[in-house]
Amino acid sequence: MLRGSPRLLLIAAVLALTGAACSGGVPAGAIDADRVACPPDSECYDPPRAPGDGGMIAMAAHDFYYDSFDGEIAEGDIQVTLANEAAGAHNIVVTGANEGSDQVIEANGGEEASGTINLFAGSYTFYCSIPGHRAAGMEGTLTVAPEPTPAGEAATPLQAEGEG
Ligand SMILES: [Cu+2]
Repeated sequence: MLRGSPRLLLIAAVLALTGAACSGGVPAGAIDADRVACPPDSECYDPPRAPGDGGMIAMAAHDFYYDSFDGEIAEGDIQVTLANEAAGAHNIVVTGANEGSDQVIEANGGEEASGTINLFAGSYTFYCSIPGHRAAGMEGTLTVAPEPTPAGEAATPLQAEGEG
């Protein structure tokens, strides 16, 4: 029975990350810049819960878009590696990461940088905070799947327990 399969959840998360719809000016493989965020003060924000095993995200920055991810993403401590393939500096700001402190990973032109961000299941906006870059298209949504649960156990509900 595949219902509630952790693998499916992970695949869904990766598809959500890489499934860039058409959007003018953004090359194929880049992340759709038009998706809407779920910042901590929005209705769709999923409040913090205990972290899981997390995963790893590898992505590349260009002028002015991000390439697709490569890796599994479940909630928890997620290692993010940013390969900057442009000449100038780019970064990733993940809003709401690390319980709201907004993790920033920045790489100079032609360099690579990595960092660990703590994310709970839900959707997060990421963008490049260098002036003008976000408006030029360096923005996207990161969807994090719930931590996979052992076979036979019910998945943790996404709904908040109590109010924030
Ligand atoms: Cu940038």
